[in-house]
Amino acid sequence: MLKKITTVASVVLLSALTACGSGDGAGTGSSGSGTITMGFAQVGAESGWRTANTKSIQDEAKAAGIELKFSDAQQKQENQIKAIRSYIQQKVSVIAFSPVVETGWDTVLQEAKRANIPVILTDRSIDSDDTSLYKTFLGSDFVEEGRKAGDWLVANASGPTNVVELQGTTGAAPAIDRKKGFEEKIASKSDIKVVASQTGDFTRSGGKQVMEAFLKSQPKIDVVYAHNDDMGLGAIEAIKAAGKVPGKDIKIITVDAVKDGMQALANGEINFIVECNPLLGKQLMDLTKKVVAGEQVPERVVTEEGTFTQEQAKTALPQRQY
Ligand code: GZL
Ligand code: ZN
Repeated sequence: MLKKITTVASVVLLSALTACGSGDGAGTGSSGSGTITMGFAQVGAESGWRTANTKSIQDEAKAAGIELKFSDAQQKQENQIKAIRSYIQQKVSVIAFSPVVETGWDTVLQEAKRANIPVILTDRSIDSDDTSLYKTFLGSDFVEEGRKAGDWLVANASGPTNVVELQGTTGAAPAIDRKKGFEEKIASKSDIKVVASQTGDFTRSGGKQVMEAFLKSQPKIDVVYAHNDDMGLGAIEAIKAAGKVPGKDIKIITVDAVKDGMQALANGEINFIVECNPLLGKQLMDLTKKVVAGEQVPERVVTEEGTFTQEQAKTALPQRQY
């Protein structure tokens, strides 16, 4: 079956239709007999993005009257699987999580299915071809984010350009897809080359360590493409320690647009940021109420997000929520 790609706007329209379509519109869940309980298995606390994402989920669960059980897996898949199993034992109304990597979920999700507990994927997706294992996937289009980064470089590079890439967590959807989208776009300019690419695991320390190694091993680095702001900020520390000027001697492109990244962009140390919206909490709770009430939800909800230049960062910074 064709996967329906739905933006936020049409989800709102759809839910309006289904709500009035479902007659009493009350359904069960929070407005019905009992309170909805959600078991959420979070990736970890590896980046500014993750912190903002966690806060959004916790705040919006409270606002929606949904009882939240929350776990931090320290970026380990076995911890997420353990958390999901414990939520199944506790017979929660719904399980939601952001899969740290794309593969290895079928067994535990089949256990949730057998226990009749609906699953919602947020932020990152899984590569299982059994789409009956989850009700919907709410999150960004990471390939598109990579394309936006590549487009900017193609438009702003002149002459032979050596790129070093700081990849996200190995096997994670954002790492795989941001790499794919970026490469698709820079392929149009043969003198832009990715001369080195390695994972910094989405952390500042990871980005700094890998950038230190690149600065030693690469004779000429013109651009850093970091799959998130945190690794870009780590790279800035390494570039400065090597006596070079970030944003000038070495241009930097990152993804996320969290406050620290936007500050570095406004300061001229980063050159371009592709936004990845972490504020998924409200949409997650709305989708959860529909799923628990047995209403139809789109299989895919793509979050809205943009890009920022240095000038745009200066104006946007004051009202950034995260
Ligand atoms: C993207 C998210 C990524 C962020 C990183 O949606 O999964 O994980 O880009 C975070 O900052 O660690
Ligand atoms: Zn994939």
